[in-house]
Amino acid sequence: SALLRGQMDTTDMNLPSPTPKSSDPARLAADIVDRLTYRIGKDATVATPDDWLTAAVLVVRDRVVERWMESTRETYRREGKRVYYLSMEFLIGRLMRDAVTNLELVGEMQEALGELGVELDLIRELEPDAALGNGGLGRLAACFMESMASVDIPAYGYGIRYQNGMFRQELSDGWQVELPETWLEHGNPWEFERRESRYEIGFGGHIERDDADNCTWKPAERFWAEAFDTPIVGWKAKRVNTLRLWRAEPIDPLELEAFNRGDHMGALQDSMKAEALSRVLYPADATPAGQALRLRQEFFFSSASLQDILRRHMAQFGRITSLPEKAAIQLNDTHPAVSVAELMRLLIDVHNLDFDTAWDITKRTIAYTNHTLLPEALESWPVPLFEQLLPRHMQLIYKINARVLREARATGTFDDAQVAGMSLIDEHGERRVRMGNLAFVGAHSINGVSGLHTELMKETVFKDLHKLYPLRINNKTNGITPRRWLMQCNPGLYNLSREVTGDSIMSDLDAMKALDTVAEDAAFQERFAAIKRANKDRLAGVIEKRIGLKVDPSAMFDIQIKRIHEYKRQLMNIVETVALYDQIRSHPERAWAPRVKLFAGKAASSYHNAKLIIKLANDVARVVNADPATRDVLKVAFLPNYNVSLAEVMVPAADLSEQISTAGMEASGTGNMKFALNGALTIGTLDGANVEMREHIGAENIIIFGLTAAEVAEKRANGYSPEEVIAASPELSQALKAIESGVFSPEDRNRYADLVAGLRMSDWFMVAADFDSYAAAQRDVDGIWAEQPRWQAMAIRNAARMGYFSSDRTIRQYGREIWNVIN
Ligand code: B1N
Repeated sequence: SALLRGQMDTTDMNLPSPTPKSSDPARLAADIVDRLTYRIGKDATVATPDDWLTAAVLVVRDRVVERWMESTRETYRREGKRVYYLSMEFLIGRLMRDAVTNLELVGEMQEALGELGVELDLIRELEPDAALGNGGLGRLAACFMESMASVDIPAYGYGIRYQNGMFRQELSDGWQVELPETWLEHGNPWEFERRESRYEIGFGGHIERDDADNCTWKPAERFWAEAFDTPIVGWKAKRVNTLRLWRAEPIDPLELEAFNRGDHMGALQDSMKAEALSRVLYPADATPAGQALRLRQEFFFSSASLQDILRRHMAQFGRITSLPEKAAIQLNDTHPAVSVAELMRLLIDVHNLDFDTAWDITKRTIAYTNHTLLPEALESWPVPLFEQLLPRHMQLIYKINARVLREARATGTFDDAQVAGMSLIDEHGERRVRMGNLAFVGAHSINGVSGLHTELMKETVFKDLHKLYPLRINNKTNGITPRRWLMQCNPGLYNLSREVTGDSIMSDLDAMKALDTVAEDAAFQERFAAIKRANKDRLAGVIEKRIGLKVDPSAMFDIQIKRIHEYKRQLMNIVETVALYDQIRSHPERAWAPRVKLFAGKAASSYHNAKLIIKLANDVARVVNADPATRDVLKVAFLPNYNVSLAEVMVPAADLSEQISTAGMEASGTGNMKFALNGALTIGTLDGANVEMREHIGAENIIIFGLTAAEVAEKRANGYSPEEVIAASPELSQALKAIESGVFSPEDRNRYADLVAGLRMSDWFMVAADFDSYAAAQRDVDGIWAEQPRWQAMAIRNAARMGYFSSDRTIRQYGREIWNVIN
């Protein structure tokens, strides 16, 4: 019935399929002109490149839509289980090339646009980079969306449609300046606005209890969450899934009562409050934002998503208790952890289940991925704030807590301090709700993102909860999608590889293994190197265009690109660069391996040291690049506004990948995987997924240095004196003295005094402790570079052996071991 249809997704209906659109170039060209005329209202003679892009996207989108509806219908028909990936962040980047390659229409689209006098490569550069994420966590969610479609898992991504994503970074005299990113400026032709799919989201207010003790939450503030859907195309368009992002809307756009009183601004209050909810992404990576607006955002998208999930479930299955068999909800870190309480509220207060049944369903439906152990990154909210915004959820959390602590005490194995550590409420000082513990107890699976990280999770943050529920923690080592991170960003290497591996590598990255057989082949090495060289030429062009610096593409491109964070140790890289600069000046007669040291990355707006590290990189670059004594062997550059699109140019052009975090601190890393797959050698610590990369690539093909996680922990526990270490290292002493005395900041000699003093006094991130080992490893790298055939063989073996790190493998493991949706 029409009434029922209103309850279902339009695509859930069992209607005959439309005739598929043909995709021969002539038809595509005709369709592009059609969209230009009827959707944009322009004639080919006046169309701007942006208009052509929009028209082309609309045509590609049409081809996607057919597969999309078919995928949705098929899941509906099969009564299959769906995966729901809840994430505050989806760092998608551009979608044009992704969709066109996965539809296998690259040639056809090029031809079609060519007929119209338009170059595909030119217009796709105009597509804004959808930066609805900070870094690795958000990019992982985007790779997972693509992989879930590629391995044919019915899945929805749920998040927030931020009006302003990750800020645009500019450099002003070497300092980071943040500017708002306006990715929606020219509209977003990929998305479908679903005015009919909206849910009420409440905040504050009070709880009403009836005679039967049933509770109803009466929020004081209410908003709409409105859905925007973007289709995500899998490899060869096997399946198309939905990324559903929520925008907040006022329920009362203009409060008439206030308006009529003459309070015209007051009448807009609701609108402004709604607008704030989905306005901007918090640009904090691995640091909690801490503000009330962040908690409101978290609840906003969690509640909308859960209401949508339950609505879809009830419309199809009609029985709430079958939820765990039909829905798997994955929480991407603790950002959606309030979902545990919201699902309990919906099950108890709306679907009238008793607490025990609701708790059982919640745990069997929800799973949680932890992405960091950094203590400062573990989310917790002050109890008074939580109670005021979400009073009913606070009540439920107390009830859940009582139950968990009862279970803990019943084992008789935990002392009071341990029980206090497992509590959902941190009682030290100001009482706070611990979101990590809430996610843990409300989930049947808690996974880490690399082998090392998962083991550390068991030993540190979740030690006692792991003892209480020993079957819950499991590992799912991260991965990357080979479509975007090999085929699309490095077509040269992709095509060369296929000559050896055959055509299956995009659905089976393990098949890259065949490259091992040609690693020592001189002719193959030459072609492999020529592709790298072409990628470096292209990057050299980008560098010159962006910052006006000429670099020699025959030099080693040594690249560190990621968020700027002290634990990632860009500072160690810069200090080593200074030491190298010093060495080259002292020994100009030696045969130095020519290097271009490249940096890019954003710093959280309030992270003082991270911003200072950006300035230092730029100060060092200015001095080094101007020095005729080192001009032929060393160049340093910091490229502004690092984003997915810039990564797609930098990754294929790298010779050396810097993965040098303090061991035990980088949960996984995924940039490390992108570089190795594209034939860069890694210099890195035994941290995160580097550990597993070494196992797969072979210890002889990766340059590992520095303290292990256990050694770092031991040093921190037993007192570590950086001053002694610095005194024992002439190279490090020299470099630090130069930096702190103002050699690179003559106009402000004290600029780096505090930064260096931090290294001398405490050095939490072990820069000094690892420095000599790092510098020695860099000289080993120079030695390998000098033997080009050896370097090329190692690089080829890196690309050959990265199959395990395909996100298809990761997703299949989630599908089998957590979601129970395959095999
Ligand atoms: O998640 C990535 C990992 O590869 C990285 O090692 C890890 O650092 C990253 C709060 C985070 N952990 N935590 C965050 C992001 C935003 C935020 O507001 C924390 N990001 C990571 C994928 O597993």
